[in-house]
Amino acid sequence: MISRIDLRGTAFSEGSPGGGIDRDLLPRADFDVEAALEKVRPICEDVKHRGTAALIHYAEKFDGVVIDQVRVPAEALRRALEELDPKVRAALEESVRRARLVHGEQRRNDHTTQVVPGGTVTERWVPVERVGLYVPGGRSVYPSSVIMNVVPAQEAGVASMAVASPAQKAPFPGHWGGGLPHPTILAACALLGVDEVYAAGGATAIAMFAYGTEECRPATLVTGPGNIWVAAAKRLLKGRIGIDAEAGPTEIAILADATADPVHVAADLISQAEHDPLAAAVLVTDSEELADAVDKELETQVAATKHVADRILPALAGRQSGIVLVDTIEQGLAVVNAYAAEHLEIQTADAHAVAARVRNAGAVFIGPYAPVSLGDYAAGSNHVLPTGGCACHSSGLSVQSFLRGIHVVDYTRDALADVAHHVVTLADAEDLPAHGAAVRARFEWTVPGT
Ligand code: HSO
Ligand code: ZN
Repeated sequence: MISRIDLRGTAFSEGSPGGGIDRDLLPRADFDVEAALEKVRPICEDVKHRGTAALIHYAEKFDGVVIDQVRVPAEALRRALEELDPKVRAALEESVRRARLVHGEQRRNDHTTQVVPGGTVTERWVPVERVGLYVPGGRSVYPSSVIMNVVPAQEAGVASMAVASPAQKAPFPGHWGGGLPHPTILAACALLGVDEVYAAGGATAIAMFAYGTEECRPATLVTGPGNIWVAAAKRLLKGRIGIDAEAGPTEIAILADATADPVHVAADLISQAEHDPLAAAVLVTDSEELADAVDKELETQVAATKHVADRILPALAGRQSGIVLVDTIEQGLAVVNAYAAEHLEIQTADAHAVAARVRNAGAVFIGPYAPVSLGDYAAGSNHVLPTGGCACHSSGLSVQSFLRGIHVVDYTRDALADVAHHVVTLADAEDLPAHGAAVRARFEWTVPGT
């Protein structure tokens, strides 16, 4: 059910980008955001011009739900929390508690550097003014993603935030809540004290945050995972609004040797394949015995789980998944560094030492007791992570994602006088004499030291 890619005997070189492994040899999903752009463009334009009316129109067209309002009433948020299963509430609360512990310590302190006597530069960290947090609600409904977006934004000190998630048909037969985001999403918002929530999905939600509507003030930044339409809308509207990343389908890579337990490895591969038919599950191993045992385990475990035909089987059988055989764990490290997985598990002897040499991954999970599912819900880490190889240059969501560092320059007359001739020289070298003149004007046109 999962293909094999045999890289044994393939040359690789430690130190070159991607460890000398050709990324094209590695499995990866086709996630063509570019192709989605043209479909998304008129939808975003429509939201820009018609606001709420357009959002109502697309809720019916795309989500099959007739709604008459986009903003979720306070009463619905209160009721969703009141009716939340106490066990789910306790689990969400523990998840929030751990996420706060970790994200609360991420906040950077302002720092002042004394460059010269009388001359300082301070880096001041300032939260963005208003964020729009997108929480998917199509194939699956993830209240955990509310936590992963809201907690770092709150810990960063963002003053104004709004959540958007698609309108649902009545989620449970005979239950209230039709036309609103899923009640567990609403309950998670209420639990976190977020009172501004909108029933808007996919590209339309991103456009709502970018342009604003009669009901929703435009945001300065939008974050959160989503499908290809969300990614395309983010690419289209980036610049008008800040974005975190264009999240693609979930990925798990596991670097494992003969000491790994095939039961754990198979379970973890399946756990992420469960998200989406395009989800990627990749095992990199130097042990053919482990590969065979995982193959067998996959057969057994897949048969015993849910979401098999619609997600897990297509995900495991897709070109984005596979078992990659390597000669050594050393070569395996080069492979996983080239792959740059969203989630990377290290299940080898001396897993800490191997993990310390990982350069590219959204998050690393060390040893037999740190499955990705732990990170998805309750490790304290964030689960909004870079996909599609973007872990080479980007990080997952954190407090930092919601802050900007402002350089504050503070120089006295003497401190400026001291360096003025260098500024004038560089301005002349760049043929920008007005730059130099701005300094000279402060010294009656005679630059000290020239
Ligand atoms: N693994 C997903 C996040 C998630 N898992 C939400 C369960 N719920 C992407 O990191
Ligand atoms: Zn997950």
